[in-house]
Amino acid sequence: MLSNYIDLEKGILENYTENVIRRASDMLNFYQDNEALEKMIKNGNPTIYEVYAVTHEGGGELSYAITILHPGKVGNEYFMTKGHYHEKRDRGELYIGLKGNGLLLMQKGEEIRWIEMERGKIVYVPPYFAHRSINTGNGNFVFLAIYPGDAGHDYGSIAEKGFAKIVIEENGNYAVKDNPRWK
Ligand code: S6P
Ligand code: ZN
Repeated sequence: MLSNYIDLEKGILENYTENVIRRASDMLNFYQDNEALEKMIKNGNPTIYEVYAVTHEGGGELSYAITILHPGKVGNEYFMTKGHYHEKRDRGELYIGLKGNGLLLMQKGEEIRWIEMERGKIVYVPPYFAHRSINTGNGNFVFLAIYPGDAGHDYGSIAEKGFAKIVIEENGNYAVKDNPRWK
């Protein structure tokens, strides 16, 4: 049987079992500037990110996924993933940068961390931390994530409140700011 593999040069996951495409219309209320988002939806509803995953549900198994996060902004806020906790909160994850530039934002209660991502950078997301990726560059930001098969994904609380920080463009650079909607 042919095995699944990842071609790091191409940033492609062969024989993926799941594919998720998130367009602007899937991101309602995730950004500060809903008006800008609605305009974007009317103007072609662009893809914000694509995920190609090989998933294994069992405990002890590993799942893995490549995310292609497109470049762009909603208002002054960079394109980003929805972000989630793992349903089983004590499950960690490993992120490996493949292409482009981004940030990985992690949050546990009031504790918030972020780290720049680029090709070759490997970052551990510890258990209990919600995580979100942000494309701060001009091209696609691509990364590989490896996580326990039984981790599960909980989007609810992030969808409701977001993270404590937002990432915006300011004078040509990214800036991490307090989220006015937090709390
Ligand atoms: C899965 C891992 C990633 C994300 C992907 C999309 O545990 O963290 O594969 O699923 O980057 O983000 P989100 O928040 O929409 O699942
Ligand atoms: Zn995850």
